[in-house]
Amino acid sequence: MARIVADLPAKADTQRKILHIDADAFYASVEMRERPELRGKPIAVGGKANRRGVVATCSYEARKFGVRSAMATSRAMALCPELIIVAPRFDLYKEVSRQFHQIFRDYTRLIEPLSLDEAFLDVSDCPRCCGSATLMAEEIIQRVRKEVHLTVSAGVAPNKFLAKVASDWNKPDGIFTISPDKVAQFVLGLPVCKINGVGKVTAKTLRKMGVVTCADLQRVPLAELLKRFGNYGKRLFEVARGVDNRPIQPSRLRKSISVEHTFPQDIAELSTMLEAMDGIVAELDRRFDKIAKSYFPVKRLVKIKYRDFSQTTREKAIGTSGERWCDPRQFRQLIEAAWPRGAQPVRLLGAGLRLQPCSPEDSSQILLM
Ligand code: DCP
Ligand code: MG
Repeated sequence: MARIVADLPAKADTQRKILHIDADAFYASVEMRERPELRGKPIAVGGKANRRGVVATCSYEARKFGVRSAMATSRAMALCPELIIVAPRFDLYKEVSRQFHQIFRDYTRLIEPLSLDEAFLDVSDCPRCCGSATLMAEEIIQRVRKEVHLTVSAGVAPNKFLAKVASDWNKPDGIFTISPDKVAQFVLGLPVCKINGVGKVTAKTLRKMGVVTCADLQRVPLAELLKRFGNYGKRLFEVARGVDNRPIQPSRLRKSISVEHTFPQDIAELSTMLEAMDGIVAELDRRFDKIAKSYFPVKRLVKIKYRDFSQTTREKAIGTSGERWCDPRQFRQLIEAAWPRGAQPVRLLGAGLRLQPCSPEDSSQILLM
């Protein structure tokens, strides 16, 4: 009798234990921790309305009024007139993030930060809590509450995709586990808009195809998904079945660096935009300088947000003629080429560099945080 020997990876996907931890209303919760008089009130962390700021995040009390991240502060104030606007303090949030990571390190070294308040942990090999990932997540929630005085939500699942969906399931201050034997059933009812990367446009395309849940998505052949969505079609095919083999990447590489500026008033004249770019590019130069030993830039890019909030970007490969990375003239040219696409006054301009690590050895050493 012939024996079939499968070439399996050390740990099959269904055997991994992945946690996704995400702090609740992060910046706002930190501010409320620091300033008790703000507790229980609708607050938003961000820029002031009269300076055309945007909301970075807001307390759950403010969310009841419809206030959301990335909303113009003026609109947030219209929705919730008693909203208290608090200026962000990034150094403080970074410090809190370090405290989270200190706790995470008691469980695993395989930690992939997504932002200051969010991380994946691969706890497959952690012997704590009798090896139960759910108990580890509960313990982490308790420790953050006791040691950092904040609440976080946790998702527990056999892969990153499901762990991220799960951490959102019982948010705030919640935990949700999708055990390997429940995956097939769970994804059937999962709306496709919960899939990371499915924004408004993709959701609309899918809806037109009659796809609302992952059960619907499972019925679409791979060939059709590839035709409509390119490479992303393959990912849709897999996640619809609860499959996601992406490993935890402890050292995430920077892919780009950028600086953006929202102006107090829209700029109508192209010449004024070009002048403003010089300041933005100078700041980019300063920031890039700090990481210049580890990365080299391969492209320059600019971003324009018009009065009506539509936006455009343009990028161009950096030549080999030895020109400066942050040559203001090069960025000016990109703006001159990009601005006519919308040809309206602009509210925001940005400049950036796409990066590559200087050497392969660097790739394993450069940490985002
Ligand atoms: N953030 C931001 N701009 C955005 C979204 C978020 O500056 N458009 C910042 C502020 C948040 C932090 O990142 O506090 C974390 O983002 P989350 O999406 O996790 O949002 P919150 O932690 O604030 O809320 P939630 O309870 O939904 O996780
Ligand atoms: Mg959060």
